[in-house]
Amino acid sequence: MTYIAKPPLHHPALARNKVGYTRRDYEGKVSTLCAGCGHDSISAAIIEACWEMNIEPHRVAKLSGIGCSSKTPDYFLGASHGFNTVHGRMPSVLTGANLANRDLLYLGVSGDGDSASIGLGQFAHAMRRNVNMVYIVENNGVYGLTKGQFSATADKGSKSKKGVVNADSPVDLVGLAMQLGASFVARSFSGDKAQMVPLIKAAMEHGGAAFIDIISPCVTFNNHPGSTRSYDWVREHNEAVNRIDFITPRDPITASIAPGEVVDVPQHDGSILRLRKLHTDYDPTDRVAAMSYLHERAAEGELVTGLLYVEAGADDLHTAQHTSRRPLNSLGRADLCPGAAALEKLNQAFR
Ligand SMILES: Cc1ncc(C[n+]2csc(CCOP(=O)(O)OP(=O)(O)O)c2C)c(N)n1
Ligand code: SF4
Ligand SMILES: [Mg+2]
Repeated sequence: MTYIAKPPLHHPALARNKVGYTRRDYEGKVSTLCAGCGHDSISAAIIEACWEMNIEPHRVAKLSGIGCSSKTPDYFLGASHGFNTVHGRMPSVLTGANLANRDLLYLGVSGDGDSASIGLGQFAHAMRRNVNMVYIVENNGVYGLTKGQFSATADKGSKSKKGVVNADSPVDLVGLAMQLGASFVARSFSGDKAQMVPLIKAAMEHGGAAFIDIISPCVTFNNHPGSTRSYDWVREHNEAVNRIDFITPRDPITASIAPGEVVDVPQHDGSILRLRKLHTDYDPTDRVAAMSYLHERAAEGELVTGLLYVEAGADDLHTAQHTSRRPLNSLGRADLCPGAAALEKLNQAFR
């Protein structure tokens, strides 16, 4: 229903956040996705997180590939920068934009087809370079837009709507992200807004590649018995390892949970991820232990959700490449052409 425009005027009594915006200012166009699609719930969680984090919409750049999931940036943050890349190419376009202007908050939205099939190489390199971004995969196990073919994340043995059994092993993006060096890895479920919103907030504040795999059922092509990405299946097999509270540097830090069940993970900007452990033996700061826990639970048929791994204070791509602190678009002629003497000095350094 793209022809239905949302009314531009807001009720004057709507609550405003600290930067003066209402929640409606973080919305986008009317969604054209199927009613009940998990992707719409993720858009709602992004809107909520940005509003609560007092993010100015013009400070956000949202990039996506192709797919129902990649269409969603049209349905949130209508006043932000946006770019729809070719299928599977969001990570490289985002990396380029980020290198040119490091001052924006980069939000990459992709699908399981977009990131685990055609874009798998791009996904891998964004993770291993620790590009400072929030990378959300809206994972439904199918190519929704092209009418329900198995994607590379579909579980072996799961059934399509027409009863075809998937013979291929799945790509686990969460396990891959951890192995490749992402410094923030989480998994969530589009039916669990209470878990999604703090995870998205924490990912936005994290410096480095923050990957969130969100299981997001496709109600039209992958929500039947035999699917392992349906609402019923995920509700039955979801095993949350922790619940996070996200505390910005501006908020007073209050402890309301019994010690022993809580882990505080300070981020480099002073914010704190307060983890309420549901599984007391789970340690999200130990990459190897987190990976083996994931494998163990997967073998038991559980889908582990929550903040699975975090490395606070990790170096991102800019740190590794010693890039300019100032965004390239703010550099003037004098910075970019420092003259013959500077060129000579540089050439000497290579001799
Ligand atoms: C280069 C290229 N190859 C193939 C396609 C066809 N195509 C469009 S969307 C899509 C898959 C989308 O799946 P996913 O990323 O999981 O998104 P979903 O629709 O499930 O949210 C494919 C194969 C394309 N648009 N471009
Ligand atoms: S086809 Fe599936 S993924 Fe696409 S909008 Fe419909 S429910 Fe969502
Ligand atoms: Mg998909």
